[in-house]
Amino acid sequence: MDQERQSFYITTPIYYVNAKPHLGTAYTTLLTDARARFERIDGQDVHFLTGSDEHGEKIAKSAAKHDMSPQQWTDYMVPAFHELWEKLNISNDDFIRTTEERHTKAVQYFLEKLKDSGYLYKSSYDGWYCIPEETYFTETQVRHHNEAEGDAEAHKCPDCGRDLVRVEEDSWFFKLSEFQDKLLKHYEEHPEFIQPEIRRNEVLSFVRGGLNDLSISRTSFDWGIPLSFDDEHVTYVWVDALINYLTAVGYGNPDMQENLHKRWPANMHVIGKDIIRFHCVIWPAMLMALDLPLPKSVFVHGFLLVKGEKMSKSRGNAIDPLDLLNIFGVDAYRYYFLTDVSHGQDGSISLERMAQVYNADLANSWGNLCSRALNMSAKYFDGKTPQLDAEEIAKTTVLSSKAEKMYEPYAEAIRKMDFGEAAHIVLDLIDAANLYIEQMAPWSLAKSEATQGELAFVIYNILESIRIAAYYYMPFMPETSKEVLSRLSLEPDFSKGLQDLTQWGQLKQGADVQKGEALFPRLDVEKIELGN
Ligand code: ME8
Repeated sequence: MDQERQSFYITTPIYYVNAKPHLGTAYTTLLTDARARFERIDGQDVHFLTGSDEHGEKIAKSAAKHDMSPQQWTDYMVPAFHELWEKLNISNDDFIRTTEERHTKAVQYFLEKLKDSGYLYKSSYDGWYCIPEETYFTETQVRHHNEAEGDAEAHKCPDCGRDLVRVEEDSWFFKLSEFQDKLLKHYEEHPEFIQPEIRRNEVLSFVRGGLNDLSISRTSFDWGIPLSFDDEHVTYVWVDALINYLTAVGYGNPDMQENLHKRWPANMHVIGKDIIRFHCVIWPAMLMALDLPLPKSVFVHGFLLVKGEKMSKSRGNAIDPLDLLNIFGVDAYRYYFLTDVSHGQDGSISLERMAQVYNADLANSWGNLCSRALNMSAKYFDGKTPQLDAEEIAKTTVLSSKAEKMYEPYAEAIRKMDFGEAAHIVLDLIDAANLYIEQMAPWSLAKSEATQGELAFVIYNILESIRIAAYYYMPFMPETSKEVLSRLSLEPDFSKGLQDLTQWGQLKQGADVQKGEALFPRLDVEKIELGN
């Protein structure tokens, strides 16, 4: 297995630190974590990156509002991200901050190369800018949007609806307009580059409409990375931010060339639908300009909605992830968001639904199966797992034949980032095991000496199904899976790959069984309240 380990480099967006992390940023990070965890247990050499986006006008303004320097402000905000990622059991290998020296160096190096390539020119920008989105808009884009909204005189952001500002300043431009054909060709030749399909179509039609050159430097404020060849200019925050994916694996650092070669191109950038143009148009064009390989894929998810509406403080529907973690615990939080939000689409979330999923899938199905099986094993086999001979283990049952068919569809669903589908496959085994208990009625078999062999067979099959489900649930609920395996005296062994780990017949025999506490005690939906 070890020789086949391949690099799997996966990233989240780097989040703006002008506000605390919220359900949305947590969702992207969770999706990325679950994929990283799957690849790790499947034997790949994973590098998982997240981080913080700390430059730009928006951060400078929110720092000023708090009477702090931008650096003080970002230093103050970043720990909230570390704290939430720790509580959500996020397994990132690195956390990049764009104010770090390694990043300044990489950005300056990248832009020098871009200038040498002939794709930069100096001019001046005169147009509209959305500070909250850190995005430029042309006169025509703004007019079309505001006419469509019924107020031709207005200057609202076509993306977020907030007021735009007029920007007139000297700027360096990137010749993005020259990349239209090359980009279209790439999308054509690599249909997997933008996932899912609906987002790919969105990008295709945007690029077919033509591309404008992009202003990549600002001169009207200074909170950014200075251009090494023109120090009146700081780098446009989006250009600075995108380069983080290269910085973190050693771009521009002579001591890290081997690592860069091993890790780049990234296997997947995971992002929300709001930043698709930056990742699927601007970023690949920047890389093409320097003849660098493009990331293999960008997975774009939809937005979380609360009761059908966008979450926001002003609507009063913002839910603090920490409150949910307090009520449900980390694994149930992870399970709900990974499985109940439709794949790639906007998804409505609610406390009621979260409690419903918790009770149905975790308390009644998975938790219940574990506690029944562990209790019976402890009770009927003197605190041990039953012992069977090889011939009996190899006998086909409804459970073993289900378990043997799980890996392919499960892995395929996860590679598509469809965690709902993957979890459904695991739940199917769990439901079958619960049904098997009812049908086999081990409590009746236990009553007679003559059926002891059959009892051992039945309990073995149930425990083996639990062992296998625990491995498959690991990307979703790592702590619970570890706990379940340890109650069966098993230590997760990641050197073999998931398919080998989940082959039928590897339960440790005659090993100690711990009954333990209920994994997911039932919640009384009526009594759940948010902390604020
Ligand atoms: O855009 N539902 O940072 P950001 C789901 N710094 N996901 C959501 C969401 C919601 N309601 N709201 C936000 C930036 N997100 C840049 C990125 S990358 C080189 C630079 C998630 O803090 C989603 O992943 O505004 C979205 O793309 C991201 O947060 C935006 O985070």
